[in-house]
Amino acid sequence: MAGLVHRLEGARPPEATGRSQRSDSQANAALGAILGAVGMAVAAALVIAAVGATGGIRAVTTVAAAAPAKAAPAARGGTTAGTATEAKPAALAAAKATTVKAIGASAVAVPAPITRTAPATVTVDLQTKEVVAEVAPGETYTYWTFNGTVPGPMVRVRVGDTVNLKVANATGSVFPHSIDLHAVNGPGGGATTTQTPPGKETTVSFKALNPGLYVYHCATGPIPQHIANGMYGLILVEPEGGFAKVDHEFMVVQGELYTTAPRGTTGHHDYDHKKMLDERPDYVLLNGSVGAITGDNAMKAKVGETVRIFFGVGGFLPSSLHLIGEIFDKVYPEAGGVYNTNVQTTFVPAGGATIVEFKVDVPGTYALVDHSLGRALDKGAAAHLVVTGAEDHTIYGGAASGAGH
Ligand SMILES: [Cu+2]
Repeated sequence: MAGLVHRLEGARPPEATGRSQRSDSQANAALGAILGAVGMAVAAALVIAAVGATGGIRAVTTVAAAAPAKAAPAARGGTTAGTATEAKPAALAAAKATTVKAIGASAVAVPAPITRTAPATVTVDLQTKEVVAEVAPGETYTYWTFNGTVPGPMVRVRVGDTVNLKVANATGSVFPHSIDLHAVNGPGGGATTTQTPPGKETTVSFKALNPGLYVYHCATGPIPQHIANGMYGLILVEPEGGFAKVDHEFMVVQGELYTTAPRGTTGHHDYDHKKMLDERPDYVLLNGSVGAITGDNAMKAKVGETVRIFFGVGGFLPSSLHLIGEIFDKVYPEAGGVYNTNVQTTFVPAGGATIVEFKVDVPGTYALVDHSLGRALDKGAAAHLVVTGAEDHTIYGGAASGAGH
């Protein structure tokens, strides 16, 4: 079991010293979030995929909760200088009115396991929407989305299913959109038949031949811009017999934002194509915004329970996925058909995914991070798992709240 392994996690990395005041203050804020000291004000946006009696799947979006009070924008330190390697802050327009309260898809928005024992024909409805939301308090961005969240809704089918997937591009969209599902066997993965102008609908049909966890994304040119703006999600193709039962399943997807001003600059950020080409994101995010899976929206479990995380990389930076203070009992590398055991960190390529499983042995707050730690401590790539229950000092004698990094 994970808890039997003695672990030493270092303090903040050496490269964390000597940074500018701005990045230090942001690092501290991010670290505070990891330690559970800072609750990020992010409302739940529940994406529900309901499996009907006929086995059909409809993905729909409901905003389930109002946004809690947010930190004052001024606290983000928008007037401080950038680092030597970053561009000077551009003059940003004022933050725009948000059209969705929270952009981050809920980590618990995982469709229920499939109980069917035979393939079926299923229907999936997706809507592409361009929305304004906060990436961090006081900083807005025009996200391009599936169903108004980042990532889009998780789709769950069974191997052998025939999927009829509809892409409806919202009437308010400015751009055409489409979908390329990595679960598809066929040129373009669906993109050739789903190029959809605003206000129109298209449908692609495919048979899910290969079980696994796959990324889907928009594939309308310029494709990198559509993806960077948030157009990605996961589709799970369950193997015959499904997965072993666990107590909790979560969905986490990593991506980046490349913006016209450094993170922490109050105002409305726009997409920066050069930064995307240089692969220099301002934000590296788990589920779309800073703190999307912390505070009230953290993943939750009890001591002794088993957890499965469906994790994907929708963006362009591979992730070194690590859960601080835990060991993955099982990892399906690249979300393939075989698993490895007792893994500390697993590598997830761009446009790839993984499935990790573990049992939690000790209560406390755990941080799921990209272990390229500047991304987690400074740029946002951290999520929380809060474990409650009795302590067992034979397994761990340290403080329950320590994150280790
Ligand atoms: Cu698009």
